[in-house]
Amino acid sequence: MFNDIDSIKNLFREEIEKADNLKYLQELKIKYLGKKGVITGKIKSLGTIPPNERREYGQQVNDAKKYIEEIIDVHEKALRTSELNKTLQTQRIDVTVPGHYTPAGHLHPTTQVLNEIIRVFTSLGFHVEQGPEVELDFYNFEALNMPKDHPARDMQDTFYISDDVVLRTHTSSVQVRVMENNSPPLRVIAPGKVYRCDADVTHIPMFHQLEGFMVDKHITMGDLKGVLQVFIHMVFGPATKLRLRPSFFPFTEPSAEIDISCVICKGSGCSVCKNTGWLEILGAGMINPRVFEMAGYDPEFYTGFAFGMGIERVAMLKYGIDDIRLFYENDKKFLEQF
Ligand code: FA5
Repeated sequence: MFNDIDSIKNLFREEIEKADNLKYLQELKIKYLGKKGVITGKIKSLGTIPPNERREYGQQVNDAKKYIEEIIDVHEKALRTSELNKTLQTQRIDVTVPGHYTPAGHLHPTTQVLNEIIRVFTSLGFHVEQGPEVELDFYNFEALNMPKDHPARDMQDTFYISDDVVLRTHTSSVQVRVMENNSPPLRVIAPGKVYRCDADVTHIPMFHQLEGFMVDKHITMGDLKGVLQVFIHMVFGPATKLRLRPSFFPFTEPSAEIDISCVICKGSGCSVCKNTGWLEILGAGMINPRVFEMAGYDPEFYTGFAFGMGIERVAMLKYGIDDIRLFYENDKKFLEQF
């Protein structure tokens, strides 16, 4: 029997009795079993023990180590359980408290209306094309039968980047781009942002348009009216009437403004339709043969229609909004309604 090992065990027993928290237990563990611990020290000193006693002494040290490890382990488990129980009692979770509500956002009303319109036209076999917002003067104006200095350019207040580059003023700029790279038959819609130096209750400098055009042999004004009729019934309801009014666009001949019966008064006359019973919704017409020539199509062979609408304007009509600027003021009270 080696007295020093016995005294270590006795001292450990006294000390472990006082272990009433994990921190103290950890300190004990280090004191006895750590790198510089009492037991580790004994293991290291084995070389100094006379060879005839070394084996037995080693055995005793190992037994003491195992003994201490086991007791510390038992205490550790017990202390962990009691600390967990204490926490559970002092920090009860009230599962009946309502959770925190994180409001989910939703698509902007312009995007919602644009998506709805895109769905209508794609269901009619139109496919989506896109063009650049910073556009060559050629595609925005010249290819659409509006040469430089043509007075028709004044219809659209333009942001010029340089003499030959503009912020596109309308999505009609996509027409010739698509025609240059594709042969008829074409059934295309081109949605996107457009820019004009314009600002009041019905005009903003950045807004969205959707262009549509169809090109093939024997396309007529009747096809234009039929397609727009379906669109208007799907977006505004089947009772909504449509009428074509003669108008002018350099890139369509003949041209028309399309009106729908007032969505507020159903045509009887109110302040929204200025007592006319009608609301203007888009511009349209048969594609001017000059545009086909610019695109390299033979106008003797092909005909087509085109139309273009302002998306915010459609949303205003659909929801009865009287100030277009509301769309982009980021007022949550306004946006949450959609
Ligand atoms: C055009 O832009 C033609 N490119 C439409 C077209 C296409 C005609 C194909 C024929 C064939 P207009 O300038 O009228 O047309 O604009 C079309 C629509 O854009 C308007 O009816 C209106 O709804 C909307 N719009 C025009 N300017 C603004 C603006 N500043 N802010 C918001 N919406 C606008």
